[in-house]
Amino acid sequence: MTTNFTKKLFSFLFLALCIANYTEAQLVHPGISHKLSDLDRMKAMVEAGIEPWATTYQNLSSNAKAQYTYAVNVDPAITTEYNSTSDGWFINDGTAAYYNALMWYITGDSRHAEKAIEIFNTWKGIKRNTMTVPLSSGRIWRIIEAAEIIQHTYDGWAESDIQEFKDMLVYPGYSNTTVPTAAIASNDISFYWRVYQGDPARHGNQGLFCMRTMMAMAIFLDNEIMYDRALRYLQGYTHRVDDVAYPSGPPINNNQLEGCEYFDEFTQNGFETTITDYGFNEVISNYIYENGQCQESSRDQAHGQAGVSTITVMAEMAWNQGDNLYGHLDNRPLLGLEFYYRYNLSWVESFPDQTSPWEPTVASGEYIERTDQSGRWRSLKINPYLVCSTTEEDWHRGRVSLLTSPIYEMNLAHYKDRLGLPSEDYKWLERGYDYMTAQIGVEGEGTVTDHPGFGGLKFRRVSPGDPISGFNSNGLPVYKMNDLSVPIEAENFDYFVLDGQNRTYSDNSSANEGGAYRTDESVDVKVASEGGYCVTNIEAGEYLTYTINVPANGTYNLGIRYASANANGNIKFNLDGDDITGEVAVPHGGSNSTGLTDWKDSQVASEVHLTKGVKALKLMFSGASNAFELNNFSISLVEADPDPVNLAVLHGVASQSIDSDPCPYGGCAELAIDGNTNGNFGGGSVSHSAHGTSGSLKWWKVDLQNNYNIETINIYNRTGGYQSRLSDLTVEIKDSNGNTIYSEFFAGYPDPSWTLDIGGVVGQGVIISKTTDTGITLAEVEVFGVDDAITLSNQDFKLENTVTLYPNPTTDLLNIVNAQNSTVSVFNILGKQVLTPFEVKEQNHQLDVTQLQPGIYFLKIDNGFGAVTKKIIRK
Ligand SMILES: [Ca+2]
Ligand SMILES: [Ca+2]
Ligand SMILES: [Ca+2]
Ligand SMILES: [Ca+2]
Repeated sequence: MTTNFTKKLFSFLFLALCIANYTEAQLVHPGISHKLSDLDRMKAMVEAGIEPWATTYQNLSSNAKAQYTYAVNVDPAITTEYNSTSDGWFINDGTAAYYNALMWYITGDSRHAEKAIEIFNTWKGIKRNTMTVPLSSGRIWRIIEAAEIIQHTYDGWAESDIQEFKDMLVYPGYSNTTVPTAAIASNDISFYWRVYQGDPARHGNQGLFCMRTMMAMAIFLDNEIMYDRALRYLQGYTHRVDDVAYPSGPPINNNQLEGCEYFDEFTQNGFETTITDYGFNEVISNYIYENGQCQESSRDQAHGQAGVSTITVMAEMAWNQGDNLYGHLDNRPLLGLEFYYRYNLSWVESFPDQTSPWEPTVASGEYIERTDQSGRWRSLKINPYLVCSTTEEDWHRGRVSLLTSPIYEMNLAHYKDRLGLPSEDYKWLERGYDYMTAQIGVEGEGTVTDHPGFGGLKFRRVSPGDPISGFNSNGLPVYKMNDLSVPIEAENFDYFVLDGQNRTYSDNSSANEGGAYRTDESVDVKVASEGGYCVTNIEAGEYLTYTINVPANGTYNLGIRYASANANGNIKFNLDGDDITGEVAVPHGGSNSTGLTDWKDSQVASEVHLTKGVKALKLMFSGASNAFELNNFSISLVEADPDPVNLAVLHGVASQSIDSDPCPYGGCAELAIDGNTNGNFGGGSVSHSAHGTSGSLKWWKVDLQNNYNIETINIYNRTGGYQSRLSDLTVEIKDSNGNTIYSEFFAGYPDPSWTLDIGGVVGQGVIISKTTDTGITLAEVEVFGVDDAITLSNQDFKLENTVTLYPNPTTDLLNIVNAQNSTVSVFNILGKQVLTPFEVKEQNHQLDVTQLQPGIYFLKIDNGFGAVTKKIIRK
């Protein structure tokens, strides 16, 4: 195994002796495309509602194959054989198992896990495979992803069923010494023996699919020899001495066939056996040439994309196992992506450095004329069509479906966010991402079997490294999100497969000066005098990164467990790039630590407000070097913010514009705050104001009886007809003093609902009005905010009556009068602060409003005793 994981057997020798009968995993689990920490990140980001995770998850969760009600294709006549009837069933069921496995982990709803198990059990009896082209068996990898996730995160899959499913994948049995040639010849095999040699006779994408199934299967089976078989072949290495050989060569070819202007074609007549482990088109350097050109680029663009993408899918699996396939031959996979997207994107868009479509040619030196490793094709020219077609429908170059394929997130997460390469290196990949985002929003599902899909959920990262809780007895990192319920050990800083310097940490000396624990990394770790490990040799300018999940919006106390030599060292907590503590001196003497064996707890900061979600925490060190050692640190919840509730239901009194009848058509105003969003007017839960005439004001209002901090307003329209009557609405919020705190006009109508993110303004009444024809009908209006009434002080009232703003509207200057000794904050209509708050000293302060875009703003004037908010209009 060419893994970068250093076996840390020494540290664990004692432990290993105690559990000698237990066989430790050879590979990381779960560890195909998603480690446990990756699944943890998905779940936490979805729960926190953070983009793009939230929207991508919405797309996944609404997919038919992600439902626990998915109907499995059960037919005993064909679930034991992989053939031209069952392959589509099996692959679709496999995708459903994969999506349900993700849904299980994210939602915790075991019905999703049980659905995946139903699928595994349906197909665990496959004993024949008549799909003789290896490619077909290369397309089943998603069910293996599902099996890996379920096996390692859910305890309801029976051991005997797991074993049967594993046995099925390698039927009639795995061997690293003997090939079951008779069984292969009679098709009495399942998948491993269909993919184990790749496909030496065809274009590279087909054998690459085989390698993908092999690598996923190897990880699920915890089979290091099988894993290395795929990993070594892709890199062009010879087979392991304890494994069967790779296909021999060279191919025997003659008889030039017709071909076309893009490629020459030859017949194939078997293979010589003169060169063992010959290396066919699956080998990365045989598939992506030194200029980035794909072996299949003279065939068509779709297949080349699939092949390059498949290489990167395996690169992600390998990375999760500690191997740097992404970096093979100086990031060759990225070079392949760049070539592909430059050629295809420049067809549909113009860029400053590529204003016309890029045409790489042999003559220009940008295209390579080369015979592929199967000997069947010789590339002559890059092909914008499908094979030798010249019809319009076979034009592939720059197709939207190709440019929106879900390849971007995973590769940008690696090359951009993990490695931090110069942006020039992934320029075309990022341009492709921008193109896709403009077309479809977040990354979608794409071709069902060939891409991982939904990358904004699965692969988007917050930090270069991955959180770990330690290492197992084989020295493999134990990936797990830092969840803040217990202290985080300083020595368990984020893991990075390559050198973590300037990625997950910065350490001034390349050796681990403490000599313990993570001995192949630069951070200085030693055995702490109180037990466990601590970080030592802490110097100014060094830092350590930990990926953490903040579980709730709320206040937290930040503390460290440390021992100090003197009082001259400082620590700072930085979260997602924001300094949240400032530099804090680590205390020494008195009741604090008095020496490097005197371990104490110290609070670094108290009641720091944090928002929930997965974040990168950096501990940064300054001051004197070697002033203290750090054992662990804690971020403890003091008090979670109260959850917003629907204030309209709890406290609201509704009214509306009426004539003589308070409930026109039976639609009393309070029906829009009865807690029922059913929009069917006949259901008796929809309000209806008087119609009035076109141009007259119609309104509906809820009075919350007190001032509250309003976060969001959801407006539900009626359904089943007349929806367009609720058009062109003005939504206003007024406080108890009658001030309009928020006002915005919305064209169009909710279909069926709108969510207005108010962002926390203090108000008592919400008014919805319009002047278009017909009355206002509302299925429901939800006003979400914290259930904590806010009394506007008398001072507010004084300020309200004394502070004057003029001219209003204004184009350049605004006079703020009688607001001396106040702090003024300026918010836009969405409640976002648009200027740095400033102090007003004089009685008449002049504000230059040319720094604001034209629009409506609110000035909050706070004199320390009370505050008032006033609206201005910048013309
Ligand atoms: Ca060091
Ligand atoms: Ca150090
Ligand atoms: Ca520790
Ligand atoms: Ca209602």
